[in-house]
Amino acid sequence: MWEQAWLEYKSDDREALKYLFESIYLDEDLSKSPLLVNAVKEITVAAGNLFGCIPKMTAQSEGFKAGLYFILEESSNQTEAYTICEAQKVVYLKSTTEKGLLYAAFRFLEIVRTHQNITNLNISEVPSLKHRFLNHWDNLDGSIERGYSGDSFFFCENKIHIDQRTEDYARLLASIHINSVVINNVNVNAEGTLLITSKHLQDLKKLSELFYGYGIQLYISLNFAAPITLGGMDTCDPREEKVVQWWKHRLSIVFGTIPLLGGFLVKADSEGRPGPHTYGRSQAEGANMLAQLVEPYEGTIIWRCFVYNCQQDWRDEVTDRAKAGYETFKPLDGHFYNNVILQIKNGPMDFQVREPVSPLFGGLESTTQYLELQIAQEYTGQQRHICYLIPMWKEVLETVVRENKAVKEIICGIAAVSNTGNDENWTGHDFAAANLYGYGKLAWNTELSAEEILSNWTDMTYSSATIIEGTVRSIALNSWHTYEKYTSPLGIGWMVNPSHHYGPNIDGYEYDRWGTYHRANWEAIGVDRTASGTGYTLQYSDELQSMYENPETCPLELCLFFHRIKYTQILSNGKPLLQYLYDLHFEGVEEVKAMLTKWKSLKSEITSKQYQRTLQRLEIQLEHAELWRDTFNTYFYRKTGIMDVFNRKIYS
Ligand code: GCV
Repeated sequence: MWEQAWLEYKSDDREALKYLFESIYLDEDLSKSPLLVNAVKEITVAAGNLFGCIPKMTAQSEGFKAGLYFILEESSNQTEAYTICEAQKVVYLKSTTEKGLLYAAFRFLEIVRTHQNITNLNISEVPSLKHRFLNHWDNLDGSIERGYSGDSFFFCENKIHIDQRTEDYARLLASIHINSVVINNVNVNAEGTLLITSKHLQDLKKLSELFYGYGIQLYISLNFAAPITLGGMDTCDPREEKVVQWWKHRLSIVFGTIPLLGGFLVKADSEGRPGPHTYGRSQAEGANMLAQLVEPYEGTIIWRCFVYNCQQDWRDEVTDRAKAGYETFKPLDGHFYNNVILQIKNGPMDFQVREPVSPLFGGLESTTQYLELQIAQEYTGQQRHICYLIPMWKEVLETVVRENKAVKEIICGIAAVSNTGNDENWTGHDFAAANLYGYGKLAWNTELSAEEILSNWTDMTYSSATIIEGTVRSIALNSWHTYEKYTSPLGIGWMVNPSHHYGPNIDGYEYDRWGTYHRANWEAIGVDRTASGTGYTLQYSDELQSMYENPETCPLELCLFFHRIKYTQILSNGKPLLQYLYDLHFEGVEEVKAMLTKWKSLKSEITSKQYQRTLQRLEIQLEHAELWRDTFNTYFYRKTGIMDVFNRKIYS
């Protein structure tokens, strides 16, 4: 069995609100829409669990009485926007689309469950971003790349699985207004390639219809080499006519069977994946070939910008992986067809605990872009550590990259690698659900604060009791900084074990082919990415460039990303570099100890199951934070011979 994450409707003793759940007013025509059927179903389940009542369905023509009233407004401007207002015991849920009404229903339930005032309520919601995606890295055999919460609930033994859990997943997404999902891994293996064949199309059609009822559009990751793998050809060159014809035929079958399909996500020429570069073609030639073929079906090609040389010789100090995305895609700005969207990871490397914003966001001026985030905690504690990521994502969205424009104003959509699996609680760590919930909320409204999101999640997951809210806030809100402190702070990144990416290994990625070097020696650490170094800073706008270029103005938390610094050098905070690194590691561990103590204070306030589950993970977090601290500090103490001025224990 599985739980319902933040959609667990616990009984509510506010009798005064019950009347709202006793009647639902819905036009007869509207009541047939799958989206409204689901909206009513949700309210009915909530009514039963919260207030022990069953709503009576009434057609609108019967007149106004207390209850919930769905209104589909007429307008040529069909959007997902909605309003919710209350007057004289009637709550009106209004939108110009059925999807907007579904969202309004979920939002209304959230308002009730987070104890907001209903009387004279009047809210209007408009999405900040039109496209809000979840990307799953699920494989057809049921495994999940970078999955930390069990196996896939979409796939098992090379088959698509659709059951009540699929529907509960769709409910969770609708409740946070996520409107698009890519269900399979961007690393499309042999079985994944078969998704576009008759073996899976009927199941995909079924899934697309289930998703449609929750306002979600289905997307699939595509193997660029499918003409070879499936078509038996000797090439997948996008300029070869036989390749184009093969795709044309295949895509006509795919869209013919699944008319609700939104399109495809493609990882090409990246980490061993095939792509147009093999044939001397550009990324634009590859993307446009597919885009023109999906255009008649109103399909979209989402093309990832995660292209870099993963065969670097570590002795090569000129090549800088951070520069690769911009170098590949900036010259192609304006060359992509209208239905191609470039999907860009938040930083230039790969979802590290701290990176600057990718220079592509300011750099691309004539290309449609999505921001790609990672909810799965690959480098941020793998759902064993609490690491509330909303503050990080807010920083990314707020970064001004060009002519007073922030990332959030440049992108037209957002995608994030999901952290879900078939674990009972969906996300492994209960607190990881706050990242999934928060991602959806932020994608819908980029102005929401990390505090507000956390508080609503806490309310729905645990309770609104002040002690719980306050404690969860003090544990989670700063947890990203805490994690950063005891792992690899100041923008160094990467000090993890190769392949599974967990646990401290200071040189784990140092003498390897991945372009991920801290280059620590006895005297200094960091990569000089300034104009006189690798030149990476030159990819930014003048403002960002001059800020990063100068060690005095470069944000301290990124100083080792942009600069090579001697351990004895005094930083802008007045501390010598290595002493500051020691301090951060000691501080980080103390903060985890405090998190654990705070959690223990909630023992009698929440269910024993919830209490124990997080307790066990926090105990692991503390143990591993200590290991990180000691591994890091020992390594640098040995390398430099520099003592900690406070004489704390550093193993030698
Ligand atoms: C899906 C990183 C991860 C890979 C992932 C890749 C990507 O390298 O470690 O597992 O592959 O990013 O985003 O494509």
